Amino acid sequence: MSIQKVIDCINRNKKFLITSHQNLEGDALGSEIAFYRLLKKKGKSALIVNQDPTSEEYTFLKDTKAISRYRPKMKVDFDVLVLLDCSDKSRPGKVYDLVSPGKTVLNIDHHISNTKFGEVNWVLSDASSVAEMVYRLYKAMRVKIDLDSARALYTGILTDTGSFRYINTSSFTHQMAAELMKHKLDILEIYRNIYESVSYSDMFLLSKIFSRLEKDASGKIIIFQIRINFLRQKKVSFDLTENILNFGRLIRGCQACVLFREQVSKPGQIRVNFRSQGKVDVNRIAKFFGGGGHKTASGCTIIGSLKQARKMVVSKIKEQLK
Ligand SMILES: [Mn+2]
Repeated sequence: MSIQKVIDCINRNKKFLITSHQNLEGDALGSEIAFYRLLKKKGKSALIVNQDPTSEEYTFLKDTKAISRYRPKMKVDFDVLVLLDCSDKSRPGKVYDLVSPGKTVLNIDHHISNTKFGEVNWVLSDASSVAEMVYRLYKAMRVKIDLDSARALYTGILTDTGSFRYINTSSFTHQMAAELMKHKLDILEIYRNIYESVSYSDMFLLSKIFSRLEKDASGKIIIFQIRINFLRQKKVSFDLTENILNFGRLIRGCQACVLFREQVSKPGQIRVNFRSQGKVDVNRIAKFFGGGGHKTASGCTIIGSLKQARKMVVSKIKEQLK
């Protein structure tokens, strides 16, 4: 489906509810805010509701203050639910329960595993980020980009491309960054807010997780695990997954890096996040376990013990390394 269907959907409707996936990161929040600002500039009513809180490193984005947390039985009046950066309708968590008959679901995403669950679907699996897609919308709808929109869009591309390093970075991504920079964007400050603002106690927590670093016999699979007791008492204020996996992939010879995390809120479930250096298709692996994502970054949730999940996942990765 084309961008025109999205524009038609925006033009035809008045009230929009915007959301993104659980464990919000830069692309989720940046896209939400940029999309929210685009709708406001078009004279629409818009509201952002997320299941999870905004982690501290993103609160420098002005409109994060306008984001509401999901509450059971909350009343929200809307025509269209906009899902950004969600590969399927389970990703936003409970916010999806707000959909009732007669509402339109608008699905804007760049995950290759997207299930096209909406009435209107715009999925570009070769876009670096959803922020890049929202930028295309600004251009197509001739909406002026201001400094706050530029910061939100830049945050989305910066985080989803691993600061313009990953394979999803295209010449278009750089052109977009170049144009955003014309708004006197404070790129160093944005970078520092997101990547160089880990608190001492969070860093201490990270060091504990790193001290339990493991690899498989071949050395090609790097494994991290977080047990439920470890996190129960502690409050983590930054994107733990991203930070851990980014360190894991620094290891020479690493083909795949996996984080297993026992879920505090859902006992008996293991969240698994993957990063690949290109050879292993981690979207295929995540998909096998009911999740998805991209070829080099993905995630899934496995019901079972940590031990079972590790055994199944590692053997699946090994199949691809043969
Ligand atoms: Mn994304």
